[in-house]
Amino acid sequence: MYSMKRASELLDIPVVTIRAWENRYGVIAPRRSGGGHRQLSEEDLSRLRFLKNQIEQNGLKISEAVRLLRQSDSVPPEQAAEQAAEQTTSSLTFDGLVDKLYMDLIHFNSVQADKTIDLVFALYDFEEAFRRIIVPVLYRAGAEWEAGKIVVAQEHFATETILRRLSALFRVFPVNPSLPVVLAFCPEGERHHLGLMSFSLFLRKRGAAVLYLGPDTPLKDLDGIIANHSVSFIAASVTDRCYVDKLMEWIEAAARNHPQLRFLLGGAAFDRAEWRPVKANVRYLSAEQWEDWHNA
Ligand code: B12
Repeated sequence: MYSMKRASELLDIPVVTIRAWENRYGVIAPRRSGGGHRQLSEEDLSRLRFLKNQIEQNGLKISEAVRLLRQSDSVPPEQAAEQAAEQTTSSLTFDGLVDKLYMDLIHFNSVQADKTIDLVFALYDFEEAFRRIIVPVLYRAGAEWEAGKIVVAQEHFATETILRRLSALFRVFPVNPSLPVVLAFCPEGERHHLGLMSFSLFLRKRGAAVLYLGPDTPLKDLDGIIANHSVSFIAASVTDRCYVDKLMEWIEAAARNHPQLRFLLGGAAFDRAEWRPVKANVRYLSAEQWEDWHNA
């Protein structure tokens, strides 16, 4: 058992802070000594250490760290990592890998998450890995965040860890200079870029040079890039339909300035046929049509 003062020294957390976390959030339940002094257990120390790490290393607010602690009370992070490490080859199914990677990520276990991603890409062709494992993990992170089951820092960590690994793939595939240069972006405001990333990696794997600008791209900056880099295709992705009108205005102006440009649009904003503005130089491709379009 540890006195308050000793726990404070060991953890480098002021006594007043430990008291505040105890009183406000009830995160520890120290026993009282005969003299009425608090006696903290190993378990109390480990819970306080967990909160401190989440705040200092992962930038969480105390309320978020407490939520994460409560959530991990059912499955402690150490146990989750152990369980994941103990998985046998029979559980390396798509669903098993989705669960494993998701747990690694929401517990900020970046070393384990990187190992799981290595395993995913070693076991499966990257398009299959992307569609059956990576997207479902990010999908789950987005959905659980929206449902309030994980905090924004967990969602960001999951998304950023995966996107960092996917971006690295851009450099792996060699560029075929005879293929057209593609400029890929989501217009200003639009942050959903997994679909765009998926299509861009599809093109990169087949040798196309893709200038990937990603989410939330200001449209006014694009003219110079198109001219300086001999861009012939624009690939744009929109999820929220509120961004479509501005994009179509920009497409009209860009087509006037660069008559050679062709436009490929995708994303949930164009899922239904009646949501797709009709223009001669604009095409909408479903994932089933990508290969046919590329081979044409
Ligand atoms: C993950 C996710 C997020 C992540 C995004 C991570 C990232 N870096 O991309 C984060 C957490 C950041 C996020 C944020 C928000 N989100 Co969100 N999010 C999702 C979620 C769960 C999954 C979306 C996804 O990635 N799908 C997987 C991809 C691969 O699918 P896809 O984009 O359709 O792409 C496919 C095709 O369309 C095509 N494609 C896509 N682009 C292109 C481009 C080209 C050229 C081609 C050829 C093909 C192509 O290829 C893909 C494969 O088939 C959905 C829920 C859902 N049911 O979809 C909500 C959802 C999209 N989000 C939504 C909302 C409202 C938001 C927020 C506004 C929430 C908030 N309150 O702040 C914010 C901010 C969004 C913004 N400003 O853009 C709403 C959108 C509603 C709408 N108006 O349309 C959804 C539908 C949730 C809901 N049920 O309300 N989100």
